[in-house]
Amino acid sequence: MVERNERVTKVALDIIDAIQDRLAAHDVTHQEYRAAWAWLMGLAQSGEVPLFLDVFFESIVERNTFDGVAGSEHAMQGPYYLDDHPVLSPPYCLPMRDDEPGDAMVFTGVVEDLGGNGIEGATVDTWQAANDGTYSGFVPDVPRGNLRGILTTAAGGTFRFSTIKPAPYRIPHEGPTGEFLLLTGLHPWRPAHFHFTITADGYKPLTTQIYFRGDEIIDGIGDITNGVKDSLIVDVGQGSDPTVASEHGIGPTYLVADATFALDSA
Ligand code: MBD
Ligand code: FE
Repeated sequence: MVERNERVTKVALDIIDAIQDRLAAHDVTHQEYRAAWAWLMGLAQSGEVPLFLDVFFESIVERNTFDGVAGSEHAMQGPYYLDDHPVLSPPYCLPMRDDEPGDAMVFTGVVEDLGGNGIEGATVDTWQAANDGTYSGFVPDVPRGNLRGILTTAAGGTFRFSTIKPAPYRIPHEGPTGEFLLLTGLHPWRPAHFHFTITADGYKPLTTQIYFRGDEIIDGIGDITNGVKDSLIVDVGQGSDPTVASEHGIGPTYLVADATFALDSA
């Protein structure tokens, strides 16, 4: 038997109340109600419920939960995390297709505690969209695990991996979420970003994203999910270290970006 839950009662009934209030205020007709009803059925059938929810609501609850906590700022997990990312060995290169489109990038980072001491042996789980804005595991013909990987920090909490620079992400327009954006005149764009979940023994996990300074979406129409935070925007530079290039099988020049992730103790 399910027992009454105070929190669900309070929040869920308030949300229902708000919806009923808006339906009345806008004089929503039965025909409109059925159209929305059918759209919602289609959303469920398309598998886009996680996408739609995260686009419109995850930013709020992420901020409710993590605003003001110690350490690096958190960001949304989004709908494209998979729980079986490839565990990589150094030198860390995110798995990619032979002809993976995009500009080679070497991302370096350090995972540290609140005192600035590097955390060796931290787990860095990263995932990103391909150059066309799609995530592996969610489109046909892209190997599962593509542009996803789990790595471990070295002495001093440092890590380095090679990949392609993430490109701006466009919400798929064939599905109900895209249809909703068209119907409402909202744009479908998120700025280019890496996703990270960083864990280490004795520390609170950090799920966040890294964005790039000069991003056309950040500087232009803005993130449809309202997920960007200034502290998570990093500079993109040029690298040409022959040792790095040969270790990662790229070069002679490549893009570079770097970020520090500070974890609060558990
Ligand atoms: C994404 O890639 C994403 O990161 C979020 C938060 C929402 C939709 C798509
Ligand atoms: Fe994303």
